[in-house]
Amino acid sequence: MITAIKAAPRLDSRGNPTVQLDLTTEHGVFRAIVPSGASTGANEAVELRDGDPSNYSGKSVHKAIHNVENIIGPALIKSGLRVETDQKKIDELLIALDGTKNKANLGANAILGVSMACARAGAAAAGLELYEFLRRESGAKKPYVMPVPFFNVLNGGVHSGNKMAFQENMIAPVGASSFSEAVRMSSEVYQHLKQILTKQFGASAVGIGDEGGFAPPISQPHEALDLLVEAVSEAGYEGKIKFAIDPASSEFFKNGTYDLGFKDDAPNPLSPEQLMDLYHSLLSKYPIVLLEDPFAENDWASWTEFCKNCPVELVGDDLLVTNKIYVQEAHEKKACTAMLLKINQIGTISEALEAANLAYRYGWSVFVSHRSGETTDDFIADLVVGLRTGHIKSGAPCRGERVAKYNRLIEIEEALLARGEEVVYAGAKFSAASRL
Ligand code: 2PG
Ligand code: MG
Repeated sequence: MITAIKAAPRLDSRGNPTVQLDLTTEHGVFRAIVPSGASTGANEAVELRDGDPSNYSGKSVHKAIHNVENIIGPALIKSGLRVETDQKKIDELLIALDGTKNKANLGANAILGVSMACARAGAAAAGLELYEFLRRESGAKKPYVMPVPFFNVLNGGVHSGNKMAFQENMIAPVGASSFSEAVRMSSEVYQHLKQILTKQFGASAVGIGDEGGFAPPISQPHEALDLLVEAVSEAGYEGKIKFAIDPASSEFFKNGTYDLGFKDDAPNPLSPEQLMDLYHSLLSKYPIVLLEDPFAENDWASWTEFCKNCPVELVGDDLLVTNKIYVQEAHEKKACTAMLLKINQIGTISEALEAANLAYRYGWSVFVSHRSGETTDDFIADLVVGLRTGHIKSGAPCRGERVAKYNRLIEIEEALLARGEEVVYAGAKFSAASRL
């Protein structure tokens, strides 16, 4: 039984306030901390901020905290819903209490913390690990699949101060034989990349962006990918480590064109067709296995056109905002082949699982993601195993809030193996992980 719910402001990895939730049951106190994005989709559930310029420059979250303590908490305690069996009903209650389509009333940052903490409490009440509880909730089958970690080692876009338009350049160790080996290989590449950057641009070039990747003074996509090729080769992992890009292109889509110079003094607008050509040339030159948000959230026609002939997993982030309505729309429009899953885009765990299961029904993949403003909460590590998505991105192998997820996944892999469970590392089959 839930006996108390307390919320308090804490800091996220960018130093902005966020909501921390403590939920008490007879089994203990269960905590959740809510993440926050920078390149947010227009249709994401609403993150409630107070807007008072004298308090965290408008970013304080007292309204959300007030809503947890005075509206959600009392209603949830009174409902008598049980955390071990009623996650879906709890989430439905939260949605009903809010009463809007996008959680604008109570705030997704208020609601999500409660939903996450209920799942943690539910797992404890049922005597399960969180990933096991989430597996039960999602209906995923065994064997356990450990994900390929996609490490964002070169940061650009709105996550860094360099001139690179593309937001994320990731390395994906598909050739590893286990999750922990994948982490070791990628971390070695990261260290090689650091040396290469120091040699090429000087020591000041190894400052890092929001997600722990380096942010050297480069601007062009091929410069980033060439650096990755070099680092992977120096680490001795050619062929075993592939690449992925998230340009986060909604951020630089203006008046029908994509301005690759949006962080530079010189504009460099590309038509959607020119941008498609650029992607095709990058895909043919580099070992890229996944492309996320190559087009803007409202440029559906380009998505559909590109998807006809896209040889790699095509992931919708801003396009889908973890919302089954847009997943369905994208399916109808044949716009992409995978859904990015960010729990705070939709605001409850049940809705995130539902959107993921709909994506699976369409034969798509699901890619679990952190936010650029993160916390040390490692919920999504359990989620990726419980939902069997086969791949996760949580930034570089650097910064506490990023490695918290990778470390938790190493722990899960160790525990599953120690228990004698069948554990499969998704490897090159990450896109088909739910069907392995
Ligand atoms: C993205 C994310 C996470 P943000 O675009 O995929 O990497 O960034 O949290 O800023 O939306
Ligand atoms: Mg994205």
